[in-house]
Amino acid sequence: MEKNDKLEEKNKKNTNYDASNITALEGLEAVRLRPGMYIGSTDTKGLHHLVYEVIDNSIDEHLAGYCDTVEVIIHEGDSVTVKDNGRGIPVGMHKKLKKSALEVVMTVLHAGGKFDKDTYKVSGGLHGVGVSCVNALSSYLKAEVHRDGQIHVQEYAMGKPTSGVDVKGKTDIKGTFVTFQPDAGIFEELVYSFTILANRLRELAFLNSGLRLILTDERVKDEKGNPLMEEFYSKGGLSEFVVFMDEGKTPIISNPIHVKGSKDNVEVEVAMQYNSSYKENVYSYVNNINTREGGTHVNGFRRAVTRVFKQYGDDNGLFSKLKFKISSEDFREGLTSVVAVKVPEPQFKGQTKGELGNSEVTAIVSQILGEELKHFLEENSLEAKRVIDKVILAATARHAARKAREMVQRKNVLTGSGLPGKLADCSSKDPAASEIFLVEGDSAGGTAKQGRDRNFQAILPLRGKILNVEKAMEHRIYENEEIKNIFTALGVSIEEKEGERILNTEKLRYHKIVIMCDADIDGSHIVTLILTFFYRYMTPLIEQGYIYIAAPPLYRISKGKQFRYCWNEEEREEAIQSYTKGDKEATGVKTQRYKGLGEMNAEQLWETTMDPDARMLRQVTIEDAAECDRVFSMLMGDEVPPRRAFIEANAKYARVDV
Ligand code: 0RA
Repeated sequence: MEKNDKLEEKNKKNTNYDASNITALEGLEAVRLRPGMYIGSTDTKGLHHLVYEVIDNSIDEHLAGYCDTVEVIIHEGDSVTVKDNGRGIPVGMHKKLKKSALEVVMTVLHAGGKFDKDTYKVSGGLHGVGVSCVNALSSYLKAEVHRDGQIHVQEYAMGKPTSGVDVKGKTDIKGTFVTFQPDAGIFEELVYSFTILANRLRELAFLNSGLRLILTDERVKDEKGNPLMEEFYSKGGLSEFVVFMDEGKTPIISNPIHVKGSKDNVEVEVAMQYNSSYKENVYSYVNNINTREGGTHVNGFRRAVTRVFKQYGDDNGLFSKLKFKISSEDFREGLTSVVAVKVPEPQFKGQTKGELGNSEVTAIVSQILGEELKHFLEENSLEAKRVIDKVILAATARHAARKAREMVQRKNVLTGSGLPGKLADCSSKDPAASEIFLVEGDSAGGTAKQGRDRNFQAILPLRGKILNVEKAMEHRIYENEEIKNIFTALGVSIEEKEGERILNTEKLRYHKIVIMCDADIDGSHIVTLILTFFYRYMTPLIEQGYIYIAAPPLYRISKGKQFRYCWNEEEREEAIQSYTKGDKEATGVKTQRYKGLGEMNAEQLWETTMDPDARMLRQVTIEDAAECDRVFSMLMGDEVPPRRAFIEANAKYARVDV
């Protein structure tokens, strides 16, 4: 019996060994069969993920102290090379698999990590699947390793080697160069975006201070034939990240508070700065991955901020004059922060796996940040006082805002339907089928009322420029007539739950909210103002895709009874051409330049801008909320120079892209 058991155990081990081998070998086939399981998707996101996956290995080399430069090159035809100056992937024989280690790293699933266990792989992409997955999903891949004075090269197709590991010459540098061509049979989207890669490399530069990241796009050349190139490097790391995020805002303390520490294998780094705005912005990362939904690290951060500042205020009698309770939210108004942790085995939760779940992390972050913050306050009493003053202001404003909000919402109940007098509502009561146009100016509003299809289109004229919400205090927002009208017309309200403000959209009356302004600089400024308002106070409506911008035409080109509307110069020239075919001169061709909505009559406004069958609407998305926020603050904030630079740089565009 005992003997049999042992034998069985041995057999089991054997079969297990074989089986695990087979799974490993079949692994890359599995990756090709179900790419989504390994890299999330095969759309543009997945395509870019391939690059991140390769870079992650280079960043691990940086973290281990062996690499200070990573280059990413987009080639013509959208193949990509990632070069680093790390140690180079080992090329010696892998004892068990009897193959070059390079081949193992490139062809065996999950073998991409380091062989030595002292350095855990921390940077791994969300999926952390390793470079072998990139190989599996590439029609062609070449790995070039500069190591021990020699250049070692191996090539692959769809993850399978098409050559040995060959020595191709001598070298006096060290590093790994990986070139890959994403498989057109796998990816729906094959074109790389410079902007997407640049944004990620910029973020990685801030998150890994001292690492130089260079992005080159050979598809785009200047007059001299030089490719487009951008370099990202940050000495100050997260401090500089916070300053970058807050460009255009007025800081409250002279430098961001920057804290680093580690405990139980968890590394914590936080940078934070208070600015004179009223919004909290937390950017959080785990192992270099953005955690959009926050998680235990962010909870730990908030806990420390509330605890330490509250204690400091209490100990110094700074809250003694306040007549109402201070809420944890008040400590975070105008606070921009980056919370980055490195966790050996991160657990991701939430709908998009964008939330850190490891419960031990909360206490670790809270403790490390708490101690450092305490020191900071003790040593910088002037700065501390300024922050506490802001906290008191926040609490006071919150108190006033609640009163103002309650007034607005109570008034709605008292006036029956509660709808604003200026609203020309539609007959449909089905939100999914209803649209509302927010129209700049009473006169354009009047034209829109005549031109609309009243069955499903409502019109709300807005007078002049609505309040500049970036600068205004929250309670002033609810006192603003135009903004009150927007709230009541849309049927949404702001509620307070456990100190957090939540937009209640249950009674939203329209699923298309269209901002319609003049197609000139003033109009685009008003679009920006209204969008700032939506971004700051009705974010869920943007996230749910309910906000649109109307695109009125710029020209009407006519000849006799024929006419065409044009939305840009190209179309205008085309139209003029089509009416002057054969003629030498453009006789009888009339160009009407629309400077504002007011120059169109009701019929023209309908057929160009409002008719669902003919119009163009631009849906407003929050592709990158951080960038969006930066642009808004720059345009609206206190600091003039960056705003002027931005406006000048974008002056050629009639409208502001969001
Ligand atoms: C395995 C072990 C070692 C380094 C690497 C992999 C490595 C992988 C990649 C992928 C891209 N760049 C890379 N650089 C290094 C450690 C090597 C040693 O101990 O010398």
